[in-house]
Amino acid sequence: MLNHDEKQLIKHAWEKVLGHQEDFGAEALERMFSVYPQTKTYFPHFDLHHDSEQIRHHGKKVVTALGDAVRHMDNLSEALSELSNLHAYNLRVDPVNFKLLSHCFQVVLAVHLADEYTPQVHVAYDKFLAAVSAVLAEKYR
Ligand code: ZNH
Repeated sequence: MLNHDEKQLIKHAWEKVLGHQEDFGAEALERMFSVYPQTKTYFPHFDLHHDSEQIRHHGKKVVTALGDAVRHMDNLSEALSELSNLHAYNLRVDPVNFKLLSHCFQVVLAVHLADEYTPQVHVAYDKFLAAVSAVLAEKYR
């Protein structure tokens, strides 16, 4: 699905994420909770205020998982298999929510990468996050 050039763009842009996993993750989650408040229902046990330690911690986990996915783009199903089980069988997150988080994460990338988040990089990330979401939702039925 992702062609060679798109994979290169994704890997290259990811270098700008390194070192900021927690900040970018927390920002994406905070946007998701504000813009799509229905997503908060999955986190009744979290403090969802600005600068919440739980949001920061969770944001770091999510973005670190995305970083693993960047390193295993040719083998996403296998790389994300555990997470896929977790989301399908334990968390039972409605798959529509993956699009919402993906969108919020793209906004965060756009804010921080600015001019480097070109339309080409945008397309590549759109496809990549859709592929990750598809894997996370593939065990639902
Ligand atoms: Zn999720 C969890 C990733 C989406 C909800 N996640 C999680 C984790 C990770 C993730 C890494 C951790 C795990 C462990 O700890 O082991 N996610 C992810 C990704 C994505 C996601 C990568 C995409 C892209 N999620 C999501 C969504 C939602 C969710 C959309 C809803 C809205 N998750 C979740 C929850 C959890 C998780 C609820 C659990 C948390 C706690 O801690 O409790």
